[in-house]
Amino acid sequence: MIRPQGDAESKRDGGHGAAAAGEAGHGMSDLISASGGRAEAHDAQSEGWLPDVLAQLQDAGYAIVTGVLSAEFVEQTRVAMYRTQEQIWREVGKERLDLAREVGVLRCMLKFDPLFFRYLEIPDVLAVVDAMVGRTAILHLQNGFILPSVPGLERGAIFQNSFHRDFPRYLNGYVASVNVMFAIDAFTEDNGGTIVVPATHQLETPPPIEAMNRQGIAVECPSGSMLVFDSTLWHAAGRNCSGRDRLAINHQFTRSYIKQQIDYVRALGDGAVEAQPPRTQQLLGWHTRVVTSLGEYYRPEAERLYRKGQG
Ligand SMILES: O=C(O)CCC(=O)C(=O)O
Repeated sequence: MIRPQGDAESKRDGGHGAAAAGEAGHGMSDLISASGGRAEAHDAQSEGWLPDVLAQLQDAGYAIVTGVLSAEFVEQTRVAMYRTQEQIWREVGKERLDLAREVGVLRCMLKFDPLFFRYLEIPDVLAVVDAMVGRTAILHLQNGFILPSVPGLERGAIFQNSFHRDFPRYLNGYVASVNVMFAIDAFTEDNGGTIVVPATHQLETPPPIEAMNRQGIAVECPSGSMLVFDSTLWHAAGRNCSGRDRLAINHQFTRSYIKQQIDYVRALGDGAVEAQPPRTQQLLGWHTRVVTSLGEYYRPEAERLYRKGQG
């Protein structure tokens, strides 16, 4: 089970709405001065973690929240991820996955195991999403990572371990996208904990690669934690030298009018989406479907595919 949660509604916003979070207007010189520190972790069990996390997202571009998943749910996730990996290998073929130059990436896990829907119901996740990208936000992606131990893998050898932004656009500080990455294994420097470059979010021009190499920090946190980051933050997968796989699940949530990486409604089918709670349906894109005919366009308001008020 996911650990019992507090009331997400009461925790939401905390005085740092999306607009406030979007005002991180710093330049590249600040990267050099602001990036020295490692963000302190917040305990999801403690009252008032959300405002602190939002403030840290604004300043450093990332924050760590510990104690979100129970040990039991983490173990169920681990089993489901390995099972899903085998199903993806069967469906896509290892050769095509190799050609994509990805290592251990599991896309569209929701199609293979219903356990992954539970991640979209976690109040701590929803509280961050509400505050950063609003209640009409949608899931851009949910990707699992079974990062193998390959000590010799150089930075930049694959997309994941090259410095990149998951939302590679600068919109004058407007926050359009937020990431929530779960550490299924504890993240350590040794096992390839995600490298973040503090204070490199919301930059108009990419920071110099030498600065990122120098100032990138390996996130370290216990299993069951979430690493939350502004999706414009520069980051990369670390190098896993631990001798064991490092498991994680990344989520990216965007404003509702931005296209998803995978059209989850079409990928999963109407029945699977309709079986989910209303908020999950919203996140999967059920209320931002694009019509394909005049018949669909002129449906009564209550049956519209693209619902009013989505932004
Ligand atoms: O596996 C990681 O730690 C990072 C993955 C990553 O960079 C991404 O999904 O954008």
